[in-house]
Amino acid sequence: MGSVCKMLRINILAWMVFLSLACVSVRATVSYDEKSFMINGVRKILISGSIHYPRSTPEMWPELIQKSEEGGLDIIETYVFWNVHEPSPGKFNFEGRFDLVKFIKLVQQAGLYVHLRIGPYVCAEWNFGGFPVWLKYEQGMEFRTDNKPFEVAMEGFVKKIVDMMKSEKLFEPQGGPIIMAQIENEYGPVEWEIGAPGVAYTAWFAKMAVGLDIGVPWIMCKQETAPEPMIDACNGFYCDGFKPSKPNKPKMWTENWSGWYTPYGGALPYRPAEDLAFSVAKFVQNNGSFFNYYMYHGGTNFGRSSGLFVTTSYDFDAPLDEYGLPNEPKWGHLTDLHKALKQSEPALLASYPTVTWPATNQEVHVFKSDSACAAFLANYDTKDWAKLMFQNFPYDLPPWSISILPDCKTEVYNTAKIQRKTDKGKMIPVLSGLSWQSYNEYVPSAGDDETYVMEGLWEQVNITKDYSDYLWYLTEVVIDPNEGFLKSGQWPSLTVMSAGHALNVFVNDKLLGTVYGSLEKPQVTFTGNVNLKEGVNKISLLSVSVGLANVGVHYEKWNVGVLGPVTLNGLNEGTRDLTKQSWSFKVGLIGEKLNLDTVAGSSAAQWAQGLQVSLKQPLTWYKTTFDAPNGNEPLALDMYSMGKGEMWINDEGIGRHWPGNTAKGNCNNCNYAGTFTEKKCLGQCGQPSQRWYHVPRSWLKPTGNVLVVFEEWGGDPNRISLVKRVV
Ligand SMILES: *[C@@H]1O[C@H](CO)[C@@H](O)[C@H](O)[C@H]1NC(C)=O
Ligand SMILES: *[C@@H]1O[C@H](CO)[C@@H](O)[C@H](O)[C@H]1NC(C)=O
Ligand SMILES: CC(=O)N[C@H]1CO[C@H](CO)[C@@H](O)[C@@H]1O
Repeated sequence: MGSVCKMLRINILAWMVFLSLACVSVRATVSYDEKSFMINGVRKILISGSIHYPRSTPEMWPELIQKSEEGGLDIIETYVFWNVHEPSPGKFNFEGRFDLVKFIKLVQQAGLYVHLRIGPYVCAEWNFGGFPVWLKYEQGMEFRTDNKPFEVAMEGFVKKIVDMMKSEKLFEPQGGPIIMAQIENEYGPVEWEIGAPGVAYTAWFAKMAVGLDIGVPWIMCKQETAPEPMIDACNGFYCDGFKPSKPNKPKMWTENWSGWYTPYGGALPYRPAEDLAFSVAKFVQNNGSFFNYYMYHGGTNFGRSSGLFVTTSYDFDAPLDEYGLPNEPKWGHLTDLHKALKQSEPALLASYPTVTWPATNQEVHVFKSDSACAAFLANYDTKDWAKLMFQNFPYDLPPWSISILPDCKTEVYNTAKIQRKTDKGKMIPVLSGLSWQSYNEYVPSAGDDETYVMEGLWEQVNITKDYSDYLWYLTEVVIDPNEGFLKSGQWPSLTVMSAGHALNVFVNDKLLGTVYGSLEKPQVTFTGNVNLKEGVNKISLLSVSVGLANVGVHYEKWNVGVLGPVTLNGLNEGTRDLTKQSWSFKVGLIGEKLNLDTVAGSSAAQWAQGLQVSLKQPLTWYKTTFDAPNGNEPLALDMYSMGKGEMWINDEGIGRHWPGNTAKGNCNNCNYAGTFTEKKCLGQCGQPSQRWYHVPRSWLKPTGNVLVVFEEWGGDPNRISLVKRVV
């Protein structure tokens, strides 16, 4: 329909006014060939950036989108996050940070396009990869394979989103900004691993998606087996060597990793701007016509939305930092790159490159048409500068760099010559010396109210359904008066094996110890000597989840919690196995039950004040109130003096804090030159993986803001301060 509209516009000039009115509601379709996408029949090099709407606030969106536009983006790309939209079956939420339609309309108002990655599997370092936890417990469910219950659920959600977009007229042929959509996500490797059921599932979801008739192309990333008419796209740190799976497809790079995420316990990865710009120039000189920065703004994993062991910050070393401020020099350097590419666009779109090799490690791509010429000069040497001769002129190229000459003469840009300031953002204290109150959790006992008694140890998420990070495993051991250790003082040792992710062991209400895992190894084992007394002893294990896995074949089947064995060694009988005895289970904390995380719940509770306030005590809730600091700089909490837990302000979940988990890794200075990997450039070693926690301005009232912190390990709240982010 759209192309008919365009043809008429060209052929019947006299009717133009009338027809262009008619064209407002029926715009041209999005098409493509092996060279590029075409919108309204016009070829484009499309520059895209990922911004995930739940990772910032609606109040931040206009500015983020504005800065994307200033940075030279054409497209904003986002996933759709099923688990925030359907927290329980059939109950939908599209409010506030989850207002997808509002986000897309704001992008449209700024004149940008949208790539909507519906998934609904998103991975994204997001809790459970974006699937609602309840989905796992539906009858006969198996994720991401040829499984009827899964396919019915997936189709229902995808259709719901597509219908919503259609009824809001958001697809491009309807006059909206959505020019492409993605189904599934990086399914290629899973299909390869699981074989026939994966192949059948791929055929099913491709057909299902096409049947929804969205009027714009469907993308499948990292999946060479993408059936017609799906477009297979590349994800990675470099994609210049990528070949589309079919000859009629444009060369697309859906995830160019601008940096990397941080796991708790890991060092802070960063990717030098020189290398990121180099990877983009290299992609475009090799026929690339669509690329996307993953992420352009990473933002924050508020509340409990992080995937397994992922920090609350999702900064990603993206061009816009977690707070939405330009991450210099990266933001500016890429903005300059985009200008150079746009200047070269006429030549890039009208021709294929001629490639020559003037010297070792040197490469020249020339795009030449009747009316335009653009050249890319590359030096791949990782150590030395090159003097590259091109059309009898010398060009000086730093190591590992590409120069762009939009007119085949003037170097307007080199990927390693940064023309921008490099000042890093700073955190400046604005409010400290807050006055705190405290509330102590108590250690529950087997047989308390609201405990379930079962034989043996049970998987954690099956019991909590992820409504809380916390599950108590409670049991008792009876010590006979004849036990030898009562006289020898050679205490028995307790061993507890857990599938993860962190564990606090209490014996007779006293903390015996804490252990925690990591992204590489979520499983933990606790071993400690224990001073048991004659008679009944309480064993209370507080198992803590730190986000659910988001990636891996059948990651939905990974276990959490104490699955044993749990043993006592050094008794008269030798080893006593507690694994199969009777255990009681208690979901969540007392404070959670009392809703201390809300303004209403926390004001109804009795808090200790003044000298009674508990310091450095495990399992303690803290509360304070404060007035919003002046100004409009972004704010964060400096949690350096705390261990591990969760934070809320005015009923909003700030996230999990864990400054007690320090960054391990090799933080040697990294050189931008040479192939980048996520382990190459690391910072913060020996410091907390995350010290500062974003508190969006829009969550604050002028006065009387209620901040609540739950501290698991014990910390000093008096040293918590509010800081502002300044660049
Ligand atoms: C660009 O695409 C053309 C046409 O498919 C192909 O012949 C050529 O080898 C490609 N060049 C590069 C550098 O990838
Ligand atoms: C969940 O727990 C129930 C018992 O409460 C058990 O019957 C079921 O098999 C468990 N399911 C999974 C997936 O672990
Ligand atoms: C599906 C998948 O794993 N995609 C990931 C590619 O890498 C980025 C960076 O970590 C992830 O966030 C994507 O979700």
